[in-house]
Amino acid sequence: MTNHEKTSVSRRTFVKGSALAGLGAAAMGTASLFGCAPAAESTGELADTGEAVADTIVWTHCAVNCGSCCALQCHVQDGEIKYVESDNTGSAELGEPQLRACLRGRSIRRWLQSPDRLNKPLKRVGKRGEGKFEEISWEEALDTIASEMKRIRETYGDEAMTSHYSSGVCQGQVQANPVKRLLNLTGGFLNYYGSYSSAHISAAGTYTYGGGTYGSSFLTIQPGQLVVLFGDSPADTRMGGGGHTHDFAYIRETTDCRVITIDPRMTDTTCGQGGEWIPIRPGTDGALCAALAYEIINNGWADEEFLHTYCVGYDEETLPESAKGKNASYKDYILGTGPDATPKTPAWAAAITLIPEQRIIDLAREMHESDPVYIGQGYGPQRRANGEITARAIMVLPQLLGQIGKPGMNDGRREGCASVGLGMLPTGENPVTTNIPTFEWPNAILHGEELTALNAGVQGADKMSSSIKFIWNYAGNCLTNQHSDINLTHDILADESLVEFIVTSEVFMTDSAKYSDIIIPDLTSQEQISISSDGYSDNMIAVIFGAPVYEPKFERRGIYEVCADLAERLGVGDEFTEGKTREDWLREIYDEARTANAEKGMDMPTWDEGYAMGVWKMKPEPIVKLADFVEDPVANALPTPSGKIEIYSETLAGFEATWELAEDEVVTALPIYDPGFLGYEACTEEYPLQITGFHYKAHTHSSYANNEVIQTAAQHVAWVNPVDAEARGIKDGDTIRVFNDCGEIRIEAKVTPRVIPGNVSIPQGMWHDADMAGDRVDHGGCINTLTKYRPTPLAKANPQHSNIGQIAKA
Ligand SMILES: Nc1nc2c(c(=O)[nH]1)N[C@H]1C(S)=C(S)[C@@H](COP(=O)(O)OP(=O)(O)OC[C@H]3O[C@@H](n4cnc5c(=O)[nH]c(N)nc54)[C@H](O)[C@@H]3O)O[C@H]1N2
Ligand SMILES: Nc1nc2c(c(=O)[nH]1)N[C@H]1C(S)=C(S)[C@@H](COP(=O)(O)OP(=O)(O)OC[C@H]3O[C@@H](n4cnc5c(=O)[nH]c(N)nc54)[C@H](O)[C@@H]3O)O[C@H]1N2
Ligand code: SF4
Ligand SMILES: [Mo]
Repeated sequence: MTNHEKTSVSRRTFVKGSALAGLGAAAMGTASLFGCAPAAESTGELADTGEAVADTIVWTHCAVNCGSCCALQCHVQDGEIKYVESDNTGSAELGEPQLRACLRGRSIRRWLQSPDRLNKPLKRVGKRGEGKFEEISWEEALDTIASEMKRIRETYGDEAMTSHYSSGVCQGQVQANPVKRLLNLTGGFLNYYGSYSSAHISAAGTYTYGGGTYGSSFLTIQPGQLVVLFGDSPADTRMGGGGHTHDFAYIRETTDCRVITIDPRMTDTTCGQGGEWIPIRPGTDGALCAALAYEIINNGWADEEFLHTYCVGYDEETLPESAKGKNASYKDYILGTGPDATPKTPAWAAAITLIPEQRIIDLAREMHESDPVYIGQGYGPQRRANGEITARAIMVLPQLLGQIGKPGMNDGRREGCASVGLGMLPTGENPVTTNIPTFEWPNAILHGEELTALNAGVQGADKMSSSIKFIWNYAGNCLTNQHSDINLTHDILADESLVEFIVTSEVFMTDSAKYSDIIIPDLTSQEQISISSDGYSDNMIAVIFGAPVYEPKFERRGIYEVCADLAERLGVGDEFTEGKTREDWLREIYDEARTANAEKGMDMPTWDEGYAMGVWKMKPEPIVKLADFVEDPVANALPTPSGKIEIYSETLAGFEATWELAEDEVVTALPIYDPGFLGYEACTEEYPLQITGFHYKAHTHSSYANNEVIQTAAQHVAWVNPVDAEARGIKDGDTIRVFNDCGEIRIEAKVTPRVIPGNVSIPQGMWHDADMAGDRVDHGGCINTLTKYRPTPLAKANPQHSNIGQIAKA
């Protein structure tokens, strides 16, 4: 009997039955019996009869883009999930981590089995965005999509076709790609690069280290050392057992390291877990870093040997020829001997960051005295108007201290993670080479032909040749809810003369789905055969072998099969499937990874063995990033133009000279402090507050945000400091208006000193809920009603955390 077929007993019966309990205890840690481990984490109601309840336990996984990919064991009866357990295999005491799900994954049955699920294909009958649809047959839906794909491609060309950014199916080895495969086989599509997640830090990593977003593992942290995290909260954003929450909690317990988080909010990583919170005014990390650098340099703590061996541009000596003789070094900038003639003293930074001068002086000393020191950042500081330059500014600190390449050190990027390296359904080659920054898509709808390499970061071509006319939106809510300035985007998408056809594959009627011409109801990952691998963890490499929890219901169909049908209609049926089913592809993808990993000495189970186990895990070696480079910087030169770490980037100096930038857009060779547009300096009497989003435990973006049961544990509220609340007569629990020149939302206020005065923090991902033909006031509290649509200077990415506005009691 495999774990996929096993009949289990309810917890109540289990605890009663001593023979079984003994078996459960003995079974801990053994692969073949782990389905019988005590169901201590199980959730949901159990039958109250004391009788054994026959359920089928089906292993599957959570698939939303929190990235943790936790294991779920669904207890299914009569085609319905009754309750959900998570990973209870292996022994935590023996240091065998478990892919345990958070509150979202554990309540998945309420999401999968929600009466609000989409069940049939829908055709728009009202105006675009009005939300009026009627049910149609699959035949009609597929015929319409195929003929519109054909018509629009023939009329406007291949570049007018696009597949929209989306992340609703994370690590869907097959699901994530059929649309792109179909588009490529029929002529190609306008592609995008970068993401809403990390486009800025990834640009920063490219120009500093030659690529990459991730640094060293938390698991390399040494006893008693200092850990400094800028806008990074594993307890909030890596919540699953397979994610960094576990790694970080484990390393904190075992090393007694000292953790400082620098954030406008006191996050769950500090609250309840100890350490220190240094509140910072949003968007000013660059100023803090400059003042820390000032202290480090002035006190003689800069590791000149490291800087001279491994870095470009710290001082005159290490500047490239093109920059010499202009006082253009980083040291000149910091000490005030550069063009701006301003020493970046702690007093200077205190006025900008709101961090007391003495705390900055002490922090520099603490960083110097801790050897090693781990300095890292999340994606919060970078998801801003000045995000690229801020991410680079943070990366300089470990470079100055020579704290790179050894255990316990980090290069200033996000904590590293291990991966089993599962492939994906091949998309094939895209005949269209034009590639735009993800966030540029509304500009590419409005005036595609005007977007160029120099004004919009177009890659693969000097300019776009047409505007977007067809959008495939698979498993994403980034047309409106997750994109910026919903009121503006509404006007763009509602205009049927711009984009002529939008098709969405969804599981719910989301705000984005409302802008579709056809909506098709998908099966979720849990409703199909699906494998998933480790998500953002250091402590394990894992694969979850997921089986369908129940037979497909209503008229929902999987995207692979849907795209295969469309391919047939478009005359590329055989090329699309290559005669393979979804399961065939999955087996192939898995076998390829297994073979590749076997060469590296990893012993992965066969597909069939995996399916008998449900989950397979292995402990990897923690990553010490750039260890090779530090060991031998010549033999292991970095993929930067100089082969070294570039504090000064000649490439960026070139962009500064050639790119078309507005007056308040800064692209510079050095990681200076730039307040960016919509920083605190942009605040006015009318809009005196900063408004910053964050990724919240009640949902993953907008996924699960409609699962009301989670909100009883983690409410949808805006964090307001008591100083700001009192000045406006706002009390905890009051409904408030939050507004600016983009729009207005209504949300409950949580009055708390856990957020810095002058800033309101609002969880991103709540469902937009406004009368778009009326007052447009968003009663759902979606922060993207308030975010401006304006791409950042370098990565042309989303500045979604940079906002100003005002609040008032509703
Ligand atoms: N629970 C949950 N987990 C998630 C997600 C989710 O939606 N919910 N989403 C997943 C995805 S796709 C991603 S990309 C990641 C996102 O992970 P992150 O981008 O790291 O998450 P954020 O919450 O945007 O930002 C992290 C922290 O930065 C802080 N911050 C904001 N602005 C600044 C600033 O200017 N300076 C400093 N120092 N801090 C600042 C925020 O208050 C927040 O506490 O999370 C993933 N995990
Ligand atoms: N203001 C602000 N906006 C942000 C952010 C921020 O920090 N602040 N963060 C940004 C980031 S980092 C990201 S990654 C994006 C994420 O934005 P999205 O990628 O849009 O993520 P979700 O909101 O989770 O939307 C995923 C959608 O997929 C659907 N879905 C789930 N499972 C399935 C399935 O099996 N099949 C199909 N067809 N659909 C499915 C869900 O119902 C949901 O509507 O948001 C970005 N938006
Ligand atoms: S939302 Fe993330 S942490 Fe929670 S169960 Fe799903 S994958 Fe795991
Ligand atoms: Mo993301």
